[in-house]
Parts: sequence; structure tokens; C-alpha cells
Amino acid sequence: MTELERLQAAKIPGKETGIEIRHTFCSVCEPLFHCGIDTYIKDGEVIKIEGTPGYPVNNGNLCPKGHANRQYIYRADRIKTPLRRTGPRGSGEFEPISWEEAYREIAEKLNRIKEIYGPESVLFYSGYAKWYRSFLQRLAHSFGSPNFGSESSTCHMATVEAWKDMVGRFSVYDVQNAATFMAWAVNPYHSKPTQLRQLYEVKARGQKIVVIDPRVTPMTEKMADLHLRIRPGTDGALALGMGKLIIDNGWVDEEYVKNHVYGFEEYVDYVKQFDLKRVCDITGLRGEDIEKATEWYAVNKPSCISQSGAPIVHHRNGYQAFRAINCLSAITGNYDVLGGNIPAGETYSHQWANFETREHEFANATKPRDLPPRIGDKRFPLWAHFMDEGQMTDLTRQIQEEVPYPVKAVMAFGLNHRMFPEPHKLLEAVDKLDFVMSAELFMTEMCRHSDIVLPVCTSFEREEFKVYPGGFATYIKPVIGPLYSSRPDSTVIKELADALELDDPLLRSGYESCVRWMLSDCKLELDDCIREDMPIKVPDAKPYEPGLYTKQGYDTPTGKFELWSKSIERYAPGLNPLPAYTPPWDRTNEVDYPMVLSIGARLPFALHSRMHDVPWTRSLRPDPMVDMNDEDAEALDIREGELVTIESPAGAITVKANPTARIMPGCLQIYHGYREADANELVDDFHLDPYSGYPGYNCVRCRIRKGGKEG
Ligand SMILES: Nc1nc2c(c(=O)[nH]1)N[C@H]1C(S)=C(S)[C@@H](COP(=O)(O)OP(=O)(O)OC[C@H]3O[C@@H](n4cnc5c(=O)[nH]c(N)nc54)[C@H](O)[C@@H]3O)O[C@H]1N2
Ligand SMILES: Nc1nc2c(c(=O)[nH]1)N[C@H]1C(S)=C(S)[C@@H](COP(=O)(O)OP(=O)(O)OC[C@H]3O[C@@H](n4cnc5c(=O)[nH]c(N)nc54)[C@H](O)[C@@H]3O)O[C@H]1N2
Ligand SMILES: [Mo]
Repeated sequence: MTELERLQAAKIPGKETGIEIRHTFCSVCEPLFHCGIDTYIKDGEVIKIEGTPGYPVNNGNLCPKGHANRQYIYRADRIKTPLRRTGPRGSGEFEPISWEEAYREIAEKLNRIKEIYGPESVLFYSGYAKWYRSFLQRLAHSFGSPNFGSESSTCHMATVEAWKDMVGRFSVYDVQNAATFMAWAVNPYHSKPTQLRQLYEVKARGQKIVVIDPRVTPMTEKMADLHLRIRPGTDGALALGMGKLIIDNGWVDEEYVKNHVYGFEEYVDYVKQFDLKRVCDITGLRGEDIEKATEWYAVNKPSCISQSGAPIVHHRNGYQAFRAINCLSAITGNYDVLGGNIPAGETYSHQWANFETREHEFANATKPRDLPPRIGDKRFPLWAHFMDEGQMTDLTRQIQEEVPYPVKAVMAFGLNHRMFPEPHKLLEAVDKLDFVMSAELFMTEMCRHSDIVLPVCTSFEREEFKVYPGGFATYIKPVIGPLYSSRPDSTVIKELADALELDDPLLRSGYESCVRWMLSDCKLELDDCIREDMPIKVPDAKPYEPGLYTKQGYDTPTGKFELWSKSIERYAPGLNPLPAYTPPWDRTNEVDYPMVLSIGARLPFALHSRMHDVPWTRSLRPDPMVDMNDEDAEALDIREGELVTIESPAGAITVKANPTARIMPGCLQIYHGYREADANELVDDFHLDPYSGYPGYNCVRCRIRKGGKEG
């Protein structure tokens, strides 16, 4: 080997090797974790990836998903060219067409549908990616449709809704300054690894950490001073029981309650029924553990409670449970104080970074007046009142029933039907549509059911403006050219607006100029961002000063922290204004379906469906499996790796058994995202939470038996 060959084999950057390092970020996860990536490029190809040292969120570290980016962006099933369907829906028979042809056909189809059924019959949908959402929403509005919807119909937004309902603003937790941290249903070791450094720091300073989780996880093992191993879906009862203990022990912050809380008397009256014995019966917890956790939370202050966007609200009683948990921060005066739960505004692209942009205004500026209700508005009136987008868990029903009006076309940017309850029903509904477009990275099942498929780029191949907590902003540039003939979503949206000849000059002026418009009230110069390779500090950004919002009065009908919701009373009269507890399942099923299935927890090397077709990450858990309690397995004579069938009233799947002490007796856990045996088929319409429309993925009554045919 020559010296040069050695350098090249070791991928050493430099003139002689022709290897260059360029900066981008990983966009596999949610915006908060778009970790900085050093890409090693040779001859226009990414040959190696490392974390970027000094980058705000990850400072040089990457998780297994980040490290697998090279395999992700070069996946063999990347869509190479615009396609037109030639065979039946689902057959995968397509012919390549030019971008111009694709746009012409889309415009023709959409305009015809608009003429016959009205613009509201076209839905504009976005999957997990969030960076182009305000553009897509504006496209929908400029087209005349109220129907923008996204994966947020199942993620995070129910927590935003609940906070808005209670205090008028989404809120986060100030774990850095807390003395007690209630890690309520969270396992950052798998879902938020970039937050772990901070957790280790606060733990080292002696912070008390309570973890509330039915499973044994790295979080319960490594961080918890106390682990409340609760039965799934019973968190509301625990929170109400804690509320009663706080009142009985005189730990209420009287001053805060007097001045800033609405509905306290009704709350006191309601929680009387949640005495310790009853709460223990419902939750399966020990009284002394509940008492200890409550005392730490209410006395060892300030205390904060973590706010995951998934496990608590993924129950049909989840919205109310989430509200019941938030009540604790009101009655103990732990809201809007240093180290408590504090209000947070959205800055850009579903991310708060302590400065303001005009993104929201941008998305809504072309919204026509007097629009018909959005998909889901009638069925989920509380969601409709608080949220800026339709509730997509009602999409299947509306396509099938055409009530209150027909939906005839879907413009899908990354729609994965498998993330919704009973995915086959959504796919069947989609097959009934007059027109389906998919803009995607990969040839997914949904693409195969689309009429036109458009190839889009990964973050390695495009530009994007992005903000980070702490007041950072960056503008990434492509580190390689677009693969095949793919284009960025932002370009596709602009070009669709052109093809549809929409009266929206700003949207049609292109991505960068729209971002400039959104930043026009802010001291940040986009050119500074574009010039720099790394995130820069935004001059306007300043950390929130706890207490400010309370002084100003909350943005709720009463101006107070509402334990009794005036909004529920007014906008959703059939629902309970108090954070009432109801069981998470249909009790009549307990005999036939004795087990409780959770389909939800996160795998450290998977992100929903996205890493399942990437060889490195897939190899870490190749088969769909059900985690079950080892003693339950023994009682049923089920051994590791054996096939078992899990049945719910909605359907059945067969997977391999994985007996483990990490799962509670009576409980099962399956990771979602495996299409070979899709556990979401076991979740039916019954599981939708009437307050938010969120699916109850985490509590499905089922039974398990040995045997069955895989799938
Ligand atoms: N059982 C169960 N189901 C769940 C959950 C659960 O916990 N349990 N969690 C819910 C939650 S919290 C979430 S967030 C959702 C996630 O649901 P989805 O957002 O549907 O998740 P993905 O499977 O990643 O699908 C996103 C699609 O977008 C494509 N994509 C990725 N990047 C881009 C891009 O830049 N542009 C375009 N046009 N497409 C792109 C991907 O290839 C993929 O096909 O799932 C929900 N479903
Ligand atoms: N690696 C990886 N990271 C991710 C994702 C991913 O797919 N993969 N997805 C991202 C997304 S979209 C989201 S929304 C977040 C979610 O982030 P997290 O909320 O942290 O995710 P989960 O692992 O679903 O849930 C955390 C814990 O809640 C517990 N839990 C389940 N049901 C209940 C219950 O009824 N009560 C209580 N108290 N606990 C319960 C589970 O056992 C689990 O250990 O993660 C994000 N990060
Ligand atoms: Mo999510």
C-alpha cells in the first residue's frame, strides 16, 4: 500500500486524498435532535459520517440512527424520478415522467376536483418531517383548502392542546434548576439521548428523580431514586390521588391558588374520591411509594414534570390524564417558576428557541375566510378549537362516509398509513380517492398506492433554515448534489404553486425569500446564517424569565390556570371540564382479553418506519417481537423466540416472543413500525381519545396464545 492509498483507506481529509469535510445535520429524528454531522465527501459521494464537535445539540456525538445516515440516504429504494402509475393501485407499476409532465397532470387533476367538489376536498398532508410544513399549509390555504394535516395528529400536539386549554400556552420543564424531577413516562436513553448529559449533571447535584413507567428501562435503572411501576393508562388516577394527598397534607401553595387558579374548589371536591387505597387498586402501586413521590414533588421544590409527546396522551383517557398531571404544578405553585414547568413559545418549525418569527403568520396569511370545517373538526371539537390543523385520525371515516363532505384527493408528503390505527382501513380509503400524490424519499407502500410519485431530497442534498434551543440558528447548504432527479420538498411546493397558478407571489418566490420574510421582524440577518457553516447565536434570543407570564395573566378565558376548563365547557359541552379519570379500556373486554398491550416505546436505533429498511439498524432487532413478562411466559409455556399470536377485538398478529422481567405481569409491549406484523392493526377506532382524537396505542386489551403463522 502506498502512503496515499493508506490515507485514502483511512478516509483522511486533505488535498492529496481529495476528501473534504462538509457540515450538515441528521434529519432522521424530530427537529430538536437534528444533530450536527461532519460528512466526508469524495467525488460527490458521502464516504463517512461523524458528529460535529461543538454543535449545539450533540457536540460531536451521534446515536446509531445518526451513524446509519450514509445507508439511509443511499437506500436502494430511493425514488429516482417522477413516476406515473400505470397498473392498478398497489401494483407498483409506474412509468417515469418528467417533472413538467408530473406538475401538469397534478394541476389538471386538482383543478378538476376543486371545480366539482370544492377546494376542501383536497387534503395536504405531511409526515414526520416538519421543516416545510408552514409552506405546505400555505399552499393548502392558497389553493383554498382548510385541510392541512400531519403526523402531529398522533404526536406531541395533544400535549400542546392540553397546556393551551389550561394556561393558554405550551409549556416545558426546567429540569436544570429543579430540585425534584418527575420523569413521567419518559426514557431519554432511547428517545432523547442528547438530553442525557444534562440529566447526569442534575443527578450529580443531588436532584431527586422519580420515574413513572410500567417498564424497567435504563431511565428507571440508572436515574430513578424512586420508580413507580404503574399500570399503563392509569396515570390520571395517580395524579388525582397525589392531588388529594397534597391537599390533605397542607402542601397547597395557597397564595398561587388564590391569585392564579380557576376551579380549585371543584377540583378539591372531585379528588376526594381518589383516596390512597383506591389509587393503589387502580394503579397497582404501593401507598408508601405514592406518598414519598408526592412529598418530594410538593415539598422538595422547585419541581418539574417532564412532558413527552407520546405515552401519556397515547391513551383514550390520555388528554385528561395529562391535564390531571399538570394540575399538580398549579396547586403546588410549581408553574412558571425557576425549576418548574415554564411557558414556551414556538419559534420556527415546531421548535422553541426563545425568539419570534412570523412563521405562523406566513402559514395562515392566505387562509380564505368562511372555510368549511376541517377533517376531524366535528368529531373532535376541542382539538378543532385549539389546533391549527385537521385531526387526521378521522380521515379514514371521512373518506368512507363523505360526511360532512367528500375528500377526493390527498397531496401526501411522507404519508405512512402504518402509523395510524388500523392502517389497512386507511389504505382502503386512500384507494377510493380520485387522486393521490406522494412526495417521498423512498418507494413506500403508500407510494405504490399513489397516482403520481415525486422524489424528494434528504437534508444532505438541500438547503434548510433551522433553529435550536438556546437561541441558535443555522442555514444548511447541500453537501452533495440531489440524488437522481430528486428535488427538495420546498422546491416541489413552490413549483406546485406555479403549476396551479396560485395567486400567491410570496410562496412562488421560493424558499429562501419566504424564510427572509418570516425573519423580517427579527434582528437575525439570514445572510449571516447563510455565510456561516455552523449555527450562530440569534441577537434577539433571550431566555424566558420565569414569572413574567403569570404577572401578565394567562391567555385563558379566565386569565387563570384552569383546573376547570372554560373552553371544554364552551366548545365541547359533552366532555368533562374537570380532569376526570376514566379507565383506559372497555371493561367488558377484560375476561376475553385479559392482557394489556402497549404499542409504543422507542427503539434507540429506529425511528418509526424510517430505519427499518436500513441494514445496520435493522440488524439490531431484525424481527418483530412481543416483550412479555417472563413469569407470564412460563405460565403459558412460551419460550424465547417461539411464535405467539396476539389478538385484540380489531385483529391478530403473530410475532416472536421475548420473555423479560422488564415487562409487568399482565402486560405486553410491541414496537411499532414493523410492516411484517403491524401491531397498529390491533388498535381500532374505539381507542380514539374524544378530547384530542389521539389513538390509545399504549393500552389495547388483548390475549396471547402459542403458535400461529408469522405476520
Ligand atoms: N403504535 C404506535 N403508533 C404510533 C406511535 C406509537 O408510539 N405507537 N407514535 C406516533 C408518533 S409519536 C409519531 S411522531 C408518528 C410518526 O409517523 P410518521 O411521520 O408517519 O412516521 P414515519 O414512518 O417515519 O413516516 C414518515 C414518512 O416520511 C418520509 N420522509 C422522511 N423525511 C422526509 C422529507 O424530508 N420529505 C418527505 N416528503 N418525506 C419524508 C419517510 O420516508 C416516511 O415514509 O407515529 C405515530 N404512530
Ligand atoms: N430512537 C427513537 N427516538 C425517538 C423516536 C423514535 O421513534 N426512536 N420518536 C420520537 C418521537 S416522534 C417521540 S413522540 C418521542 C417519544 O418519546 P418518549 O415519550 O420517551 O417515548 P416512549 O419510549 O414511547 O415512552 C417512554 C416511556 O413511557 C412508558 N409508558 C408507556 N405507556 C405508559 C403509561 O401508560 N404510563 C406511564 N407512566 N408510562 C408509560 C414506556 O414504557 C416508555 O418507557 O421520541 C422521539 N425520539
Ligand atoms: Mo412523535
